[in-house]
Amino acid sequence: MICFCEERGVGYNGPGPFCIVESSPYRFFLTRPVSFALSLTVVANRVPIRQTDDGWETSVGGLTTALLPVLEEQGGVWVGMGEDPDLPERQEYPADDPDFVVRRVPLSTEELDGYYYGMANQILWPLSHYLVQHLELNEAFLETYRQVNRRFADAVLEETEEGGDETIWIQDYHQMLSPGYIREDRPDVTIGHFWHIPWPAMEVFRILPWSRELLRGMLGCDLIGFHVEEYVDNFLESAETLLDAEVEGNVIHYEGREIRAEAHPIGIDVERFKSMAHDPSIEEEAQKFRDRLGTDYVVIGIDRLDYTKGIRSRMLAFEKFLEENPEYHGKVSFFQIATPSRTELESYQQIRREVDEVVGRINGRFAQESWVPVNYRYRTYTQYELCAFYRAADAALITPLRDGMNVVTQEFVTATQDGVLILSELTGAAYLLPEAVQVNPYDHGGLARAIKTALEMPHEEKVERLRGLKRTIETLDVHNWADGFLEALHR
Ligand code: GDG
Repeated sequence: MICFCEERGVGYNGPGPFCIVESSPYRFFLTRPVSFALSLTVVANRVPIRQTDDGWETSVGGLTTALLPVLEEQGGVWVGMGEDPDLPERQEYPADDPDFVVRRVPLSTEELDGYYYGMANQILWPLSHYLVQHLELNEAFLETYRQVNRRFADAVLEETEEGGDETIWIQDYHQMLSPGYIREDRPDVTIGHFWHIPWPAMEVFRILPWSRELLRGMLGCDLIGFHVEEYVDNFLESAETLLDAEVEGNVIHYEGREIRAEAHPIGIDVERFKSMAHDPSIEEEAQKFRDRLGTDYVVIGIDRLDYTKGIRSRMLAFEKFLEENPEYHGKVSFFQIATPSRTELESYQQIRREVDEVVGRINGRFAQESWVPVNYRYRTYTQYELCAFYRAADAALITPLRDGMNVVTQEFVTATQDGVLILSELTGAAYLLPEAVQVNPYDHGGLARAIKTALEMPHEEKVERLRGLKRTIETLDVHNWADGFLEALHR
């Protein structure tokens, strides 16, 4: 069984599904394997284990949490990039009593630049988020992407048995071509793909000069999963218009095969997050944090520092809120964490400069002797610390310009007792969470008003909204997501 996903280490430079190294007492508990037998190969950008001073450990993150239980219970293979030439291409894990195999695809610096920083992060990422001004349409990136996808496919083919009943689960936009390459060789295997970011409107996707080749690669799959129906519809329309495929409901008929596209919204490890949030030590941490800020109200934002996350726009809205509401001066703190991400890329260095500038301006304009309006941190925290911030906040400002899902939303809702969620309507999460205070992230005036609404919201209304939000998020659990996708793949 194979799953392609992307995970990050400390100060992660990768995009894609959440994977964070923990130093808190809380760990992910790897439980609940899927309820049926399968031989699985997971294909993800990064492998799920990392070397520490004392040996090896599994990395912590949504995908690892969801998929390692399956591999641990049933065996299988996880294929990902090999960035360190000193590490083995094939490693059984754990070494003393192996449950599964880690298979690395070694990449040179040039390959990493073209495939990952180039094609994935300077073409597919901005395009899928409708931020076409960041597109670097360099054909050399595509060429390297083809080569690397081919090598991932070769690794998968080597690891899967001829004639065996094999399931391959590929993750994300780093691997659009490998499904097609695998299918050429192995018409018999079952291939799933989960796309973690938005699939843009067909008219945006077709901007890509290589849109047809990439789509054909994806159609090597049996099932393609997206977070919400909107992205499914966009994908179906892309296949119908650009490849002339016949589409019936959510089934694409293409070259004698049937490919399904379905919505499978991802969740978080709800139980783990709940138990962390209810630990008395978190309450203490949250209180200490509020005391340090020293204001009546605390508003938070937590994101990778990425131009898609709308951090600058959110700051401008907070500035407007302060302009329009002088009675809140000295009474509200905005605490924004921006975790370093893809720092090699100029567009990320630029957004960092822009955010620095606007934070400096707001604080220069409004700060008083004992009040700093914007507390900005460009660094990584542990999940335990994040949980205390969620718990302490009166409101969370989650306002991406576009986001496939946004799981910070789910973490906040799970951890908070009476906080208000202000959520961009341009996220996957917004489709599922009508009880949030929804905003257009480009509308600074509307966002400024939403901050005021949140701070003045009656307690009963907060609790009522949260009841609905929490109910939905319980059903989106990441284990349910993995189970649901694999069951659908075998349907
Ligand atoms: C992609 C899609 C989709 C952030 N800072 C720290 C930290 N984080 C954690 C959060 C959360 C995760 O990173 C971020 O998740 P998002 O969902 O916001 O976003 P992406 O990284 O863009 O992921 C996205 C996701 O895939 C899953 O399909 O939701 O739409 O873009 O878990 O808590 N964690 C720690 N320290 C930090 O400083 N420990």
